Parts: sequence; C-alpha cells; structure tokens
Amino acid sequence: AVLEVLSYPHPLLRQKSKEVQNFDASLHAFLDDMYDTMLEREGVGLAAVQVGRLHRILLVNIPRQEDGKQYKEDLLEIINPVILHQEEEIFWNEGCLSVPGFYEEVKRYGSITLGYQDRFGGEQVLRAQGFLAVALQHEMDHLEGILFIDKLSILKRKKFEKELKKLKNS
Ligand code: QAP
Ligand code: CO
Repeated sequence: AVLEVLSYPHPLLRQKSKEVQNFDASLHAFLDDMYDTMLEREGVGLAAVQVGRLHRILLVNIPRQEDGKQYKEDLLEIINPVILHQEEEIFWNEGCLSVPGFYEEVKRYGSITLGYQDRFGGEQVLRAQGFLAVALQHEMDHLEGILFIDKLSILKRKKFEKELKKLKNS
C-alpha cells in the first residue's frame, strides 16, 4: 500500500525515532508499504518517520549506473543503523520527498561503514561510497529529526526560505 508522505514543516519530522525490537510480520508488511510508497513517489530513499512512524527504519534504492534505473534486487532495508566508520568529505546535490521541489548541495562523508539489522533481525555490515553513502547519511539524519536543509550554508538556507515563501504565496 502507498502511504502518505509528510512534508516540511510537519512537526513529526523533528522527532527522534525509536529502535525496532520486533522483527515480525507487521514489520515486514510495513517495509513493503514503505517500498510501495518510495516507488510511487519516485524516491531513492525513505525513512519511516516520513510516513509517520517513529521507528529506526530506512530504505535506500540507488539507480544503477548502466541505465539509471532502480531495481528491487538492489533495495536495502536498513533497521537500527549505526555508523562504524566515515571518511572523506564531499558535497552532493540532495533532495527529499518531504521537501518537494528543492535541491541543494550538502556536505557529507564520501565513504562510510554501517552496522544495521535486516528485516529478520540479522546483524549486517555495509561499506558504501558516493551516492549510496550520501543517501544512507541523509536517511539516518531523518531518524534524529534532522533534514538536509538544516545542513545548508547560511546563503543556501536563505535561498530555501525564499523559495518556500514563494511557494506559500503562489
Ligand atoms: C534522499 O531523496 C537523497 O523534491 C532521497 O519533487 C536524495 O528520494 C539522498 C524526490 C538525493 C541523496 C541524494 C524529491 C522526488 C525524491 C523531490 C529522494 C521530488 C520528487 C527525493
Ligand atoms: Co529525506
């Protein structure tokens, strides 16, 4: 099922999400709904809080370099993630399903190592670079109530506020 995606400035987007304890059928159904929602809205990443659930869950599905298409085989379902290692600062042009129509450069780590649990509660370790590393950091920020617009330089933040005002008045 496709769920409603909350938009900035919805107050829930500022809440901290809680650890997942039960890796049961209801979790699996929710993960499937998150995937349906991400696909429908043409996202590359989605955190549970964006559909109104304060659980430490995120999905990432990066398009393939060869054809620019997303494949379900590449879908990552990440639960209770922790950063184990991060290095090399880079800038990446980001957007967010909860901040529709706005894109801007954000400073991130270019390479990270993540510990997390899969949908069965199994412990996993993932090394990621580039787009995947950036998407994981973006979605992990959602679990802390942080949005990419919080990480903009003062000048870029002003540009965002200006565009927001324009949208409100149109
Ligand atoms: C996070 O964001 C991300 O404004 C995922 O009108 C994005 O999937 C991490 C989207 C880029 C790293 C790089 C945004 C779709 C999708 C929009 C998304 C929109 C339609 C955003
Ligand atoms: Co986002």
